[in-house]
Amino acid sequence: MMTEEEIFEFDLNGLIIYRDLIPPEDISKMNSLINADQGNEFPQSFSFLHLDPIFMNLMANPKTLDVIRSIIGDWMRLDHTYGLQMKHDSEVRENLHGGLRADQGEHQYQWAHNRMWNGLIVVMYPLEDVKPDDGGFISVLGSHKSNVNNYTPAVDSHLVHNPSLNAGDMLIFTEALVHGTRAWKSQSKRRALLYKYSPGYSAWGPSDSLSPFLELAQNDLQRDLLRPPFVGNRSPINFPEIS
Ligand SMILES: O=C(O)CCC(=O)C(=O)O
Repeated sequence: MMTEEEIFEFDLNGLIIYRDLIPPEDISKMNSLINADQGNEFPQSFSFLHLDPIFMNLMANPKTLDVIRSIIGDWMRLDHTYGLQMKHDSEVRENLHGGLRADQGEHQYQWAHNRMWNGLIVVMYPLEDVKPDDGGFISVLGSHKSNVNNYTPAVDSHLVHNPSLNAGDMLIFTEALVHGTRAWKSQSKRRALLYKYSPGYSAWGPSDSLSPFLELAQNDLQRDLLRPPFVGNRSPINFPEIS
């Protein structure tokens, strides 16, 4: 579970970064698998979960699940995944979106009964470093608690934060945070994997969209995370020990 200090940070900012979560050899393997799959193509958005069990294992990474247990609770599910990549000459629609109670109210951030209640949560794993002002992921820190929902700052506003990340780090944010994308300025490429989790009762994506991946699941934990949303008789996740 998150420490009090980590909960304070997530509550304050709407995001938190954990450093050095994925070993370098796994980062290299994932990059090689994606490179082999894409060949000479360079899609800005791509699917990867089907490529190798390493990606399904990352979905069920014990440390990740332990952290987002504090954010989503015991009945979490995977909602959807995709990868993002950008080059300095990629055409990017710079934007900020999301925000408290956006998307039919699904993007929630609330405290009750001495804990937080969240909707869709993004776990982003950069597979390439992000240096200061490279662009890519941006957000307005604290905006998940904003009381003014008809105003969104410009993407170049001083309120916009562009976190630096190393391959192997893990960035977690709530979709209730106003967030989006800035053009990529670095000569190196951007590449990140996004795993989005929901409470067991809700779905952002089509509720059956994960069924094609069920046959790739290697254990009960992975199968449980791939369950469609429902409430009645749903068992909580059987959280693995953290080594
Ligand atoms: O990382 C990005 O460029 C944007 C991600 C995003 O908008 C999202 O996860 O909803």
